Amino acid sequence: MSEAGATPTSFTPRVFSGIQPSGGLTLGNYLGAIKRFVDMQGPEFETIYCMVDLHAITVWQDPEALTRNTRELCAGFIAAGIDPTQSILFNQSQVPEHAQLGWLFSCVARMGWMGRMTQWKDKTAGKNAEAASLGLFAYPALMAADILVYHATHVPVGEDQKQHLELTRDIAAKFNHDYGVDFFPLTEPVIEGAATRVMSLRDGSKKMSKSDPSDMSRINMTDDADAIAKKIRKAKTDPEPLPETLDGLKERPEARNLVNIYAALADQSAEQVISDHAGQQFGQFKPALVDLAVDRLAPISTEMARLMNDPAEIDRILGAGAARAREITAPILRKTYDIVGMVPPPA
Ligand code: AQP
Repeated sequence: MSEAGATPTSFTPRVFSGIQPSGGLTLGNYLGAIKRFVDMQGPEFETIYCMVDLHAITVWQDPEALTRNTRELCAGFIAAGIDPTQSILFNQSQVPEHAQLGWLFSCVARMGWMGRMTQWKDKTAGKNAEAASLGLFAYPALMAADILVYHATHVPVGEDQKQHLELTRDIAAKFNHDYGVDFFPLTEPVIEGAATRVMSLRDGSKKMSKSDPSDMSRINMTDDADAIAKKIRKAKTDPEPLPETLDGLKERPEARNLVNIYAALADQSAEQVISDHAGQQFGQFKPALVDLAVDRLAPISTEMARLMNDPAEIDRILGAGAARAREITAPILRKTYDIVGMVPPPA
C-alpha cells in the first residue's frame, strides 16, 4: 500500500501494465513484470496488458525490428501464461485513446515534475539532453494516460517504475482537483516479490536491461539452455561462500542478485534460498541456478518460438484485444473530454 492513501473502493478492481517492445524480453522483464502479471490473472481483477509501442519510439527503433519485437513480446506474454481470452492483450498504438488522453495529461503535468524523473536523468546522463526526443521527456504523461484511460486501480511494475507511478497519482489528483471531480482513481503500484529489481549479470549496481550493449549482462527469454548456462556460469560474483542470513549479502550486490533470481524462479523467499544454500560456494550454487533457470525458462522460449511461426495469429490476437480495450477506453475518454469542456460531435 502506498503512503498516499488507500485504493478507491468506487472503481472496478482493474490491473493495467505494459512493456516496451524496444528489444527482446529479458529475465528482468519476466520476473519483475510478466510472471507477476500471470499471478494477478484471476477472478479478483480485470487484467489488461499492453505492448507499449508508442513508448518504444521515444528512442530510435528500426521499423522492422519494432514489428518483430512487438509480436515476440505478445508471444512472450502468452507463452508465460497470459490467456488472451481472459486478459486483454494488445499493442498501444491500436487504441488511440491512450495518445489522446496522453495529450490532455501533458497539459496537466508540469515541466518541473517531468524534469525530476530519475529515468529521464539516467537516460540522458552524459549525453546531450537537448538532442533527446520530446517524447522521451514527456513519456511519463503518456504512461499516466495508459493507466488512467482504464481507471486502473493496480499496476504491477518493477522497482524502476515506482516514481512514474507516483507521478501518475499526482496527475490524477491534479486533474480531479482542477476540474472539481473525483473521476480518476489514485492507482496503487504493486511492487512485490523477490525480483522487483533484477540486476545486470556483469555489474550488480546496474539494472538488467534489454538495451544494455552487453548480451552477457542479461538472460533473454529467447536464450537456449547453453546460452543460459554460459551466462550464469560467467556471471560476476565474489570468492565468499553464501552466508547464513540475508544480512550477510548486504555488501555483495552480485551475490544478492543471483539469490533473488533463484528465489523468484523457485517461488521462494530469498531467506528460504539462503537457508537452503548457506555455506555453498558459487561453484555449487551456480549449477543449481542453471538447472532451475533452464527448467523454468526453456518451456517458455520453446512456446514463444512456436507462436512466432504464426504471425497472422498473433496479429489477430492483438487486434481482438484492442477492440476489447476500446470498449473501456472510448467512454472514459468521452467523459474526460466532457469534463474538460470539449464540444462533442452531434448525437
Ligand atoms: N531488471 C529488471 N528487474 C525487474 N523488473 C524490470 N523491468 C524491467 N527491467 C527490470 C520491469 O519490466 C516492465 C517493463 O519494462 P519496460 O520494458 O517497459 O521498460 P524498462 O523498465 O525501461 O525495461 P528495460 O529492459 O530497461 O528496457 P530499455 O532497455 O528499453 O529501457 C516494467 O514493469 C519494469 O519495471
